[in-house]
Amino acid sequence: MLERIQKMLGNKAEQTDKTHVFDENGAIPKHIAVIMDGNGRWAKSRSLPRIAGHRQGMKTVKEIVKAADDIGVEALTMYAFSTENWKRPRDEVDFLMKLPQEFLTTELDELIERNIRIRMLGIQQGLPDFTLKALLAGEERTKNNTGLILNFALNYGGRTEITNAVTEIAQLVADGKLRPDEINDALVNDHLYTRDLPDPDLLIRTSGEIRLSNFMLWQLAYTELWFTDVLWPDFNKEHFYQAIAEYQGRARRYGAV
Ligand code: V07
Repeated sequence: MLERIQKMLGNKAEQTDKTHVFDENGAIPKHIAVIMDGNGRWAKSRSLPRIAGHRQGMKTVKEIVKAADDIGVEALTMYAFSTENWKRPRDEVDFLMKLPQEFLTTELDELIERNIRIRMLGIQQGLPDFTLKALLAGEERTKNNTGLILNFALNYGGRTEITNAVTEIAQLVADGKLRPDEINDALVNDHLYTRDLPDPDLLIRTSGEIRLSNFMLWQLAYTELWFTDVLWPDFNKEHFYQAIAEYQGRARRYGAV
Protein backbone atom coordinates (compact mmCIF):
# COMPACT_ATOMS: atom_id res chain seq x y z
CA MET A 1 0.00 0.00 0.00
CA LEU A 2 2.83 2.40 0.88
CA GLU A 3 4.14 1.80 -2.61
CA ARG A 4 0.86 2.93 -4.15
CA ILE A 5 0.83 6.04 -2.01
CA GLN A 6 4.43 6.84 -2.96
CA LYS A 7 3.52 6.49 -6.60
CA MET A 8 0.57 8.82 -6.08
CA LEU A 9 2.88 11.39 -4.56
CA GLY A 10 5.56 11.03 -7.19
CA ASN A 11 8.03 8.90 -5.22
CA LYS A 12 9.93 11.70 -3.56
CA ALA A 13 12.01 10.44 -0.65
CA GLU A 14 10.74 12.95 1.91
CA GLN A 15 7.17 11.96 1.12
CA THR A 16 7.59 8.40 2.38
CA ASP A 17 6.86 9.72 5.87
CA LYS A 18 3.53 8.05 6.54
CA THR A 19 2.31 10.80 8.84
CA HIS A 20 1.90 13.08 5.85
CA VAL A 21 -0.20 10.77 3.71
CA PHE A 22 -3.77 9.71 4.11
CA ASP A 23 -4.93 6.15 4.71
CA GLU A 24 -6.34 4.65 1.54
CA ASN A 25 -8.50 2.39 3.68
CA GLY A 26 -9.72 5.25 5.86
CA ALA A 27 -12.67 7.46 5.07
CA ILE A 28 -12.00 9.62 2.03
CA PRO A 29 -14.11 12.78 2.36
CA LYS A 30 -16.97 12.54 -0.14
CA HIS A 31 -17.24 16.29 -0.63
CA ILE A 32 -14.38 18.76 -0.19
CA ALA A 33 -14.86 22.54 -0.35
CA VAL A 34 -11.93 24.86 -0.96
CA ILE A 35 -11.36 28.58 -0.40
CA MET A 36 -8.45 29.38 -2.71
CA ASP A 37 -6.88 32.34 -0.97
CA GLY A 38 -3.47 34.02 -1.31
CA ASN A 39 -3.05 34.56 -5.05
CA GLY A 40 -2.56 38.31 -4.71
CA ARG A 41 -0.13 37.91 -1.84
CA TRP A 42 1.83 35.30 -3.77
CA ALA A 43 2.21 37.72 -6.68
CA LYS A 44 3.10 40.65 -4.43
CA SER A 45 5.86 38.67 -2.74
CA ARG A 46 7.41 38.23 -6.19
CA SER A 47 6.76 41.82 -7.30
CA LEU A 48 4.39 40.48 -9.95
CA PRO A 49 0.95 41.87 -10.86
CA ARG A 50 -1.99 40.24 -9.03
CA ILE A 51 -3.16 38.57 -12.23
CA ALA A 52 0.07 36.54 -12.29
CA GLY A 53 -1.05 35.08 -8.96
CA HIS A 54 -4.45 34.18 -10.39
CA ARG A 55 -2.87 32.48 -13.38
CA GLN A 56 -0.57 30.45 -11.11
CA GLY A 57 -3.61 29.72 -8.92
CA MET A 58 -5.39 28.22 -11.89
CA LYS A 59 -2.50 25.77 -12.32
CA THR A 60 -3.08 24.71 -8.73
CA VAL A 61 -6.78 24.16 -9.50
CA LYS A 62 -5.79 21.74 -12.28
CA GLU A 63 -3.47 19.80 -9.96
CA ILE A 64 -5.99 19.58 -7.12
CA VAL A 65 -8.86 18.49 -9.38
CA LYS A 66 -6.73 15.58 -10.59
CA ALA A 67 -5.54 14.76 -7.07
CA ALA A 68 -9.16 14.64 -5.86
CA ASP A 69 -10.28 12.54 -8.81
CA ASP A 70 -7.37 10.10 -8.37
CA ILE A 71 -8.51 9.12 -4.87
CA GLY A 72 -12.24 8.92 -5.56
CA VAL A 73 -13.56 12.15 -4.02
CA GLU A 74 -17.21 12.49 -5.14
CA ALA A 75 -17.54 16.28 -5.15
CA LEU A 76 -15.06 19.16 -5.08
CA THR A 77 -16.36 22.72 -4.68
CA MET A 78 -13.94 25.58 -5.35
CA TYR A 79 -14.60 29.22 -4.49
CA ALA A 80 -13.50 30.99 -7.69
CA PHE A 81 -15.27 34.35 -7.43
CA SER A 82 -17.42 35.84 -4.68
CA THR A 83 -20.15 38.44 -5.00
CA GLU A 84 -17.70 40.71 -3.09
CA ASN A 85 -14.98 40.31 -5.73
CA TRP A 86 -16.76 42.76 -8.08
CA LYS A 87 -15.27 45.53 -5.89
CA ARG A 88 -11.76 44.71 -7.14
CA PRO A 89 -10.08 46.84 -9.81
CA ARG A 90 -11.77 46.62 -13.20
CA ASP A 91 -8.80 45.10 -15.02
CA GLU A 92 -8.41 42.39 -12.37
CA VAL A 93 -12.11 41.47 -12.64
CA ASP A 94 -11.84 41.42 -16.44
CA PHE A 95 -8.90 39.04 -16.18
CA LEU A 96 -10.67 36.74 -13.71
CA MET A 97 -13.73 36.52 -15.95
CA LYS A 98 -11.57 35.10 -18.72
CA LEU A 99 -10.25 32.26 -16.58
CA PRO A 100 -13.22 29.87 -16.85
CA GLN A 101 -12.99 29.98 -20.63
CA GLU A 102 -9.21 29.57 -20.57
CA PHE A 103 -9.43 26.69 -18.11
CA LEU A 104 -12.06 24.86 -20.13
CA THR A 105 -10.24 25.38 -23.43
CA THR A 106 -7.17 23.59 -22.12
CA GLU A 107 -8.76 21.11 -19.68
CA LEU A 108 -12.17 20.06 -20.98
CA ASP A 109 -10.89 17.08 -22.97
CA GLU A 110 -9.08 15.68 -19.96
CA LEU A 111 -12.06 16.35 -17.69
CA ILE A 112 -14.25 14.39 -20.10
CA GLU A 113 -11.67 11.58 -20.27
CA ARG A 114 -11.79 11.41 -16.48
CA ASN A 115 -15.62 11.32 -16.48
CA ILE A 116 -15.72 14.58 -14.46
CA ARG A 117 -18.89 16.66 -14.38
CA ILE A 118 -18.59 20.46 -14.14
CA ARG A 119 -21.19 22.64 -12.50
CA MET A 120 -21.52 26.23 -11.46
CA LEU A 121 -22.84 27.48 -8.12
CA GLY A 122 -23.86 31.11 -7.97
CA ILE A 123 -25.79 33.79 -9.78
CA GLN A 124 -25.49 33.67 -13.54
CA GLN A 125 -26.84 37.18 -13.91
CA GLY A 126 -24.06 39.76 -13.98
CA LEU A 127 -21.43 37.49 -15.50
CA PRO A 128 -20.10 38.56 -18.90
CA ASP A 129 -21.67 36.70 -21.83
CA PHE A 130 -18.45 34.95 -22.86
CA THR A 131 -17.88 33.70 -19.30
CA LEU A 132 -21.41 32.36 -18.97
CA LYS A 133 -21.26 30.80 -22.42
CA ALA A 134 -18.05 28.92 -21.56
CA LEU A 135 -19.54 27.74 -18.27
CA LEU A 136 -22.80 26.57 -19.79
CA ALA A 137 -20.94 24.80 -22.60
CA GLY A 138 -18.72 23.06 -20.03
CA GLU A 139 -21.77 22.02 -18.00
CA GLU A 140 -23.54 20.81 -21.12
CA ARG A 141 -20.61 18.79 -22.45
CA THR A 142 -20.07 17.03 -19.11
CA LYS A 143 -23.68 16.68 -17.94
CA ASN A 144 -23.84 12.91 -18.44
CA ASN A 145 -20.50 12.22 -16.74
CA THR A 146 -20.83 10.14 -13.61
CA GLY A 147 -17.47 10.67 -11.87
CA LEU A 148 -16.22 13.57 -9.77
CA ILE A 149 -18.62 16.53 -9.55
CA LEU A 150 -16.49 19.65 -9.93
CA ASN A 151 -18.35 22.73 -8.71
CA PHE A 152 -17.07 26.21 -9.32
CA ALA A 153 -18.63 28.81 -7.02
CA LEU A 154 -18.70 31.91 -9.19
CA ASN A 155 -20.55 35.10 -8.39
CA TYR A 156 -21.43 33.19 -5.25
CA GLY A 157 -22.39 34.42 -1.77
CA GLY A 158 -23.67 32.18 1.02
CA ARG A 159 -26.18 34.65 2.46
CA THR A 160 -27.57 35.38 -1.00
CA GLU A 161 -27.96 31.64 -1.59
CA ILE A 162 -29.95 31.27 1.65
CA THR A 163 -31.97 34.42 0.94
CA ASN A 164 -32.93 33.09 -2.50
CA ALA A 165 -34.04 29.83 -0.89
CA VAL A 166 -36.19 31.79 1.58
CA THR A 167 -37.77 33.79 -1.26
CA GLU A 168 -38.65 30.62 -3.20
CA ILE A 169 -40.13 28.98 -0.11
CA ALA A 170 -42.11 32.12 0.79
CA GLN A 171 -43.52 32.13 -2.74
CA LEU A 172 -44.67 28.51 -2.36
CA VAL A 173 -46.44 29.45 0.87
CA ALA A 174 -48.00 32.56 -0.71
CA ASP A 175 -49.27 30.41 -3.59
CA GLY A 176 -50.86 27.97 -1.15
CA LYS A 177 -48.55 25.13 -2.28
CA LEU A 178 -46.80 24.78 1.07
CA ARG A 179 -47.79 25.19 4.72
CA PRO A 180 -45.34 26.94 7.11
CA ASP A 181 -45.27 23.84 9.33
CA GLU A 182 -43.90 21.83 6.38
CA ILE A 183 -40.70 23.93 6.33
CA ASN A 184 -37.72 22.01 7.72
CA ASP A 185 -33.95 21.58 7.13
CA ALA A 186 -34.47 19.21 4.23
CA LEU A 187 -36.85 21.60 2.48
CA VAL A 188 -34.45 24.52 2.84
CA ASN A 189 -31.67 22.29 1.49
CA ASP A 190 -33.83 21.53 -1.56
CA HIS A 191 -33.74 25.24 -2.47
CA LEU A 192 -29.94 25.64 -2.33
CA TYR A 193 -27.55 25.35 -5.31
CA THR A 194 -26.17 22.19 -3.69
CA ARG A 195 -29.56 20.48 -3.29
CA ASP A 196 -28.37 17.16 -4.77
CA LEU A 197 -24.93 17.09 -3.11
CA PRO A 198 -23.93 15.85 0.33
CA ASP A 199 -22.69 18.61 2.68
CA PRO A 200 -18.89 19.04 2.57
CA ASP A 201 -17.00 16.74 4.93
CA LEU A 202 -13.90 18.90 4.77
CA LEU A 203 -13.25 22.60 4.09
CA ILE A 204 -9.75 23.68 3.11
CA ARG A 205 -8.74 27.34 3.26
CA THR A 206 -5.27 28.48 2.25
CA SER A 207 -3.25 31.59 3.05
CA GLY A 208 -3.69 31.81 6.80
CA GLU A 209 -7.14 33.42 7.02
CA ILE A 210 -9.34 31.63 9.58
CA ARG A 211 -12.78 32.70 8.35
CA LEU A 212 -15.60 31.40 6.15
CA SER A 213 -16.04 34.65 4.18
CA ASN A 214 -19.66 33.94 3.26
CA PHE A 215 -18.86 30.55 1.68
CA MET A 216 -21.46 27.72 1.91
CA LEU A 217 -22.81 28.96 5.24
CA TRP A 218 -25.65 26.46 5.46
CA GLN A 219 -23.70 23.50 4.11
CA LEU A 220 -20.65 23.87 6.39
CA ALA A 221 -22.63 23.48 9.63
CA TYR A 222 -20.93 20.15 10.58
CA THR A 223 -17.87 20.27 8.30
CA GLU A 224 -14.30 19.69 9.51
CA LEU A 225 -12.35 22.90 8.89
CA TRP A 226 -8.67 22.79 7.86
CA PHE A 227 -6.52 25.89 7.47
CA THR A 228 -2.99 26.32 6.18
CA ASP A 229 -0.65 29.29 5.81
CA VAL A 230 0.42 28.02 2.38
CA LEU A 231 -0.66 30.44 -0.36
CA TRP A 232 -2.96 28.93 -3.01
CA PRO A 233 -0.43 29.14 -5.88
CA ASP A 234 2.07 27.21 -3.70
CA PHE A 235 -0.52 24.64 -2.62
CA ASN A 236 -0.04 21.19 -4.16
CA LYS A 237 -1.34 17.65 -3.99
CA GLU A 238 0.96 16.77 -1.08
CA HIS A 239 -0.71 19.54 0.97
CA PHE A 240 -4.10 18.32 -0.22
CA TYR A 241 -3.40 14.75 0.88
CA GLN A 242 -2.06 16.05 4.17
CA ALA A 243 -5.40 17.80 4.78
CA ILE A 244 -7.16 14.49 4.09
CA ALA A 245 -4.78 12.63 6.42
CA GLU A 246 -5.62 15.08 9.22
CA TYR A 247 -9.33 14.74 8.45
CA GLN A 248 -8.93 10.96 8.81
CA GLY A 249 -7.10 11.42 12.11
CA ARG A 250 -9.99 13.49 13.48
CA ALA A 251 -12.52 10.91 12.22
CA ARG A 252 -10.54 8.13 13.95
CA ARG A 253 -10.38 10.07 17.21
CA TYR A 254 -14.06 10.78 17.48
CA GLY A 255 -14.79 7.27 16.23
CA ALA A 256 -12.86 6.04 19.28
CA VAL A 257 -15.05 7.75 21.88
C1 V07 B 1 -10.16 31.43 -11.03
C2 V07 B 1 -7.87 30.71 -10.29
C3 V07 B 1 -7.82 29.95 -9.00
C4 V07 B 1 -7.58 30.82 -7.80
C5 V07 B 1 -8.76 31.62 -7.37
C6 V07 B 1 -9.14 32.84 -8.17
C7 V07 B 1 -8.71 32.87 -9.60
C8 V07 B 1 -10.57 28.20 -12.32
C9 V07 B 1 -11.75 28.78 -12.72
C10 V07 B 1 -12.84 28.12 -13.43
C11 V07 B 1 -14.15 28.53 -13.23
C12 V07 B 1 -15.19 27.90 -13.89
C13 V07 B 1 -14.92 26.86 -14.75
C14 V07 B 1 -13.65 26.46 -14.97
C15 V07 B 1 -12.59 27.08 -14.31
C16 V07 B 1 -11.69 30.08 -12.26
C17 V07 B 1 -12.28 32.25 -11.81
C18 V07 B 1 -11.09 32.45 -11.14
C19 V07 B 1 -13.27 33.34 -11.93
F1 V07 B 1 -15.94 26.24 -15.38
N1 V07 B 1 -9.82 29.07 -11.68
N2 V07 B 1 -10.48 30.23 -11.62
N3 V07 B 1 -12.58 31.06 -12.36
N4 V07 B 1 -8.96 31.64 -10.35
